[in-house]
Amino acid sequence: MTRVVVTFGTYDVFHVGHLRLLERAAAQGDILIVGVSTDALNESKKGRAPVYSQDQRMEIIKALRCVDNVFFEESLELKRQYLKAHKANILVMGDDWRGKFDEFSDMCQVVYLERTPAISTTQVIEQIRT
Ligand code: C2G
Repeated sequence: MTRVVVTFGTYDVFHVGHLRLLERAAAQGDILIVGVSTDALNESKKGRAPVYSQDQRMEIIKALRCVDNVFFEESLELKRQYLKAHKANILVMGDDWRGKFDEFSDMCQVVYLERTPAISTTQVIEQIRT
């Protein structure tokens, strides 16, 4: 049976931390489907617009060898619907979300993977700015 992995993220100013997370997510199953946060969701979540638009962020994610399919994540409240629609067997999230998605373990396996230390979009933006 094909094991479908689903993960979510903004992936703004794409960096190696994002790549490693996606590669490790893909290795958990056979197919990796990525929910890319919309600009509107990001603004409401982080209080600022992403540097790259949702279309560009999605284009980058879709082009990765480890990614099979993409969709837009429009709301944090719709996780269950997204997981169902994409027939997820495994939900993968970075461990900054540890425990936050355990409620979905009734419908799929929930796995939190360690983040890559010392790199983040915020840090890249700050480094360029200074
Ligand atoms: N990540 C990582 N290592 C880093 C930075 C990020 O492993 N140094 C991972 C995050 O844990 C996440 C993914 O890369 O799994 C995407 O990171 P973000 O774009 O910051 O995603 P986030 O804002 O956490 O969006 O529905 C939940 C959200 O959409 C998740």
